Amino acid sequence: MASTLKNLSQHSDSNIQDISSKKFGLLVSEWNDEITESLYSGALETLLRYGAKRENIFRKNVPGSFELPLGAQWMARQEGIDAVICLGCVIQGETRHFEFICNAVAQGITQVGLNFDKPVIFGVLTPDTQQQALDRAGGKHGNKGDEAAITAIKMLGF
Ligand code: DLZ
Repeated sequence: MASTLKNLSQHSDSNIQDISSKKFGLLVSEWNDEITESLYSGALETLLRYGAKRENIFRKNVPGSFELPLGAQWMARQEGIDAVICLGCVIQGETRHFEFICNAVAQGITQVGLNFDKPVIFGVLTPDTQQQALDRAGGKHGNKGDEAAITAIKMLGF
């Protein structure tokens, strides 16, 4: 069935519950940091807007997106953490490096969520160009960090 929902920034309020006691791990890849810092700002603002406490939001950086799954595992392992949001940006280059990184990151992040039975959110952009990334990091297509935060909140209210 076709869906009109193409952008979680305009989401329904189903599964949105009180998150004031929830703890969030935000993992930020330093590669393409112009983009990932915007994703982080979007995610942070959204969590705060929905009632998360600033002291319950923990940020860690990793060097590149490839390191997100292991960083997520270390965060998810911490007892108090209820959800982990992984933020990265892998821009298509001339080699197949892109495919290897994207596949590994997507599979790794999926696996961490399943292993730890917690929401571990894939907030990783995989655009062809820098402009496409900018468009999705606070530009004309919204902010995917915001959407990643909404996804975490909705999964906690599942
Ligand atoms: C090496 C690399 C390349 C070429 N491109 C990106 C990218 O566009 N986005 C990203 O997050 N990381 C990139 N990296 C770095 C890898 O994710 C990783 O940090 C290194 O391969 C070291 O494991």
